[in-house]
Amino acid sequence: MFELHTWMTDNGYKARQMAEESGLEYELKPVNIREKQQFEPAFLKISPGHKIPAIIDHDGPGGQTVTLCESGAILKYLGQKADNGLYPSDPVKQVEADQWLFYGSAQFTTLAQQYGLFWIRLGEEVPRAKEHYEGVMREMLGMYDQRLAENEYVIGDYSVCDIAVYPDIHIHGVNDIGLDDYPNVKRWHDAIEARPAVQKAWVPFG
Ligand SMILES: N[C@@H](CCC(=O)N[C@@H](CS)C(=O)NCC(=O)O)C(=O)O
Repeated sequence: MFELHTWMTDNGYKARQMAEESGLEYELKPVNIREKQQFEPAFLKISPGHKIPAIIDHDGPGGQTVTLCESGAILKYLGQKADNGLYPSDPVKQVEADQWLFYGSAQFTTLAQQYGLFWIRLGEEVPRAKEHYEGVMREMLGMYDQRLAENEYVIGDYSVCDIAVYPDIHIHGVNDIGLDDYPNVKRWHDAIEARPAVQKAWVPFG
C-alpha cells in the first residue's frame, strides 16, 4: 500500500491517473495547496520543494518504506512496480519511454504552466507573454500531433509517456486552445479520457 499526497492540479492528476492505472492499493492524502498545506513540515519531509504530488510507499524495494516526489519519477516508479506495461520492460523501449517521459514532465508541463499563468491565473494582461506562450503551446501540440499521426499513443502502446502530458492537454488543449487544429491529439485525448482509470482519477476530493 502506498500513500498518494496530492491535489487537483495537472501534476496531481498525473500521479492519480497512474495510481488508478497501476492497480496497486493506495490511499489518497489531500494536500490543499490553496491553503498552503504543502508547507507543513511533515509534507516538506517527503517533498522538500513543497510540490505535490508525492508518495510514501510502505512496501518499497526490499520491503523498505520509501518516499518520492516529482511526478515523472512517480510515474516511472509505479510503472516499474506495477509491471503492467505502462512502463516498458524492454530495455530499448525504456530508452524511448524515458525520453518522452522527461519531455512531458520537464518541458511540456513546465511550459504549459507558464501558458496557464499568463492566460488564466495572473489576473493582469501581459499580451507579449500571452502571445509567446500560446505559440509555444501550439508548437508542442503540433509536434505531438505529428507523432500521434504515426503512433496510436506516444510510444506506440499506452504508457507513462501519455499520462505525463494528458492532464495539461485536457486542461489547456481542450478548454483553452482547442484541439481542432490537432486531430490526432484530439483522437488520442478522447481515447484516454474514456478510460475508467482516468474517469476515477479526475473525481474531485479533499
Ligand atoms: N516538477 C514537479 C512540479 C510539481 C508542481 O508544479 N506542483 C505544483 C502543483 S501542479 C505545486 O505543488 N505547487 C505548490 C507550490 O509550489 O507551493 C512535478 O512534476 O511533480
